[in-house]
Amino acid sequence: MDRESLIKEAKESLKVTPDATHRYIEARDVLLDEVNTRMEDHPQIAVLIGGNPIRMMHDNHRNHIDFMATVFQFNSYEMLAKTLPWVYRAYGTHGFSFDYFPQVLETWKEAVKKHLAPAAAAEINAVYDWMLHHHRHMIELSTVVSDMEEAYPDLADERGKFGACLLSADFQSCMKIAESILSRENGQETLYLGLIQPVMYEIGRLWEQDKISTAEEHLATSMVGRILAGLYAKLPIPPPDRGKAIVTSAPNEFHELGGRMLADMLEAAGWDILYLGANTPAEELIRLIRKTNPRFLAISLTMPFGMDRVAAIISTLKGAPDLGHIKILVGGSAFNSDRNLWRQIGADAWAEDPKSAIRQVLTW
Ligand code: B12
Repeated sequence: MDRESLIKEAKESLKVTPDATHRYIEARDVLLDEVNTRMEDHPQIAVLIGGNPIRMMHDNHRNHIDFMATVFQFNSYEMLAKTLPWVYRAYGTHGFSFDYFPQVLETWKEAVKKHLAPAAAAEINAVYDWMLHHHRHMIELSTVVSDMEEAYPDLADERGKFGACLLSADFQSCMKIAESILSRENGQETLYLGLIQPVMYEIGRLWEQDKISTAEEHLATSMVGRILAGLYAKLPIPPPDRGKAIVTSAPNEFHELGGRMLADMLEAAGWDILYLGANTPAEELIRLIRKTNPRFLAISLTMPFGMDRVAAIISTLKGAPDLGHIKILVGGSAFNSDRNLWRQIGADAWAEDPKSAIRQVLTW
């Protein structure tokens, strides 16, 4: 079965009511405990998780339940069908046996049956049955890694060199490549969207396929952070006469480069930006919004399991008489995998990248 047919089938055939979703979320901790304990006691557990530390399995279970809760809450079966092959690939290349997946999915089903009322359990387990039914397809699709999209094709060589220099910790060469691109016409946009973003996506793919370690991925990211900071200090910033705006990553969201690029590019387009970085707590964000009264708020979300937190921030702002006028823009890869999500959570707009974001905020 190909990817598109799988997505179509998932969208057409799966649905969970808000009541069943609520019960699943309410039982989160008990379900998680039950699945962790049962899987730890599995006689073949060491083989199933490929000798990895048990902590890695626990992380997967925690991410799984938070992700599934997001899928049910926002009825985003497109996101489910797009993400499952990634789960198989990422854990498979890191040593997990493909046999682990049917085992753990059956265990989730049993836990759901034990801890949820029968009607809710039946709805939730229909989705688990669908995943089990497509186990073979997930294995097949997990072997398909999409090629890097060739936007900015003339930068292919520089991307190759920059990526290699990042992984060999050659900061000076990376900086030279970045400076040379920045000095060209439309330099900032080309540097961010033509060099850094695709190279970071490639770094992610290499990690996903176990070709580089987590430490090497961290090294590459922190080098990019240093480069961006070094260049930021030299950027000509125009007078901020368009107004104030806040750019932040969502609570519990540790990916920050996307938001940072957006913040820098908005500044270059004349906005007065408060850039808050990763993992901003919701109450603190609301407090700062009240204090600074921005024209709009931009929230970056990469991991889909943070969607409910973004929805909660939007609902608080829209429901507050003194804050309801503030426009909310969302973006990041969690929104890129299902292009209807932003509407469902009540945002005013979504943009795929900073270029379209700038066009969007100019209409406000
Ligand atoms: C670096 C990195 C990390 C670093 C981040 C550090 C940092 N300082 O940012 C760390 C180590 C913290 C990390 C952690 C994790 N990561 Co990570 N990470 C990455 C990596 C390699 C690069 C991210 C990045 O900088 N991309 C470049 C930026 C520029 O791209 P971007 O974020 O998409 O932003 C662009 C647009 O989306 C848009 N945009 C972004 N935000 C916004 C906001 C608005 C308002 C708008 C309009 C636009 C917009 O504009 C940007 C420019 O065009 C990605 C690979 C990837 N594909 O992105 C994996 C990746 C995102 N991570 C992944 C995973 C699984 C994780 C972890 C769960 C790993 C783990 N087991 O712990 C955790 C989750 C932590 C958490 N709770 O957030 C997966 C996600 C897979 C999935 N299907 O969901 C990826 C895709 C890796 C992979 N290929 O498997 N990660």
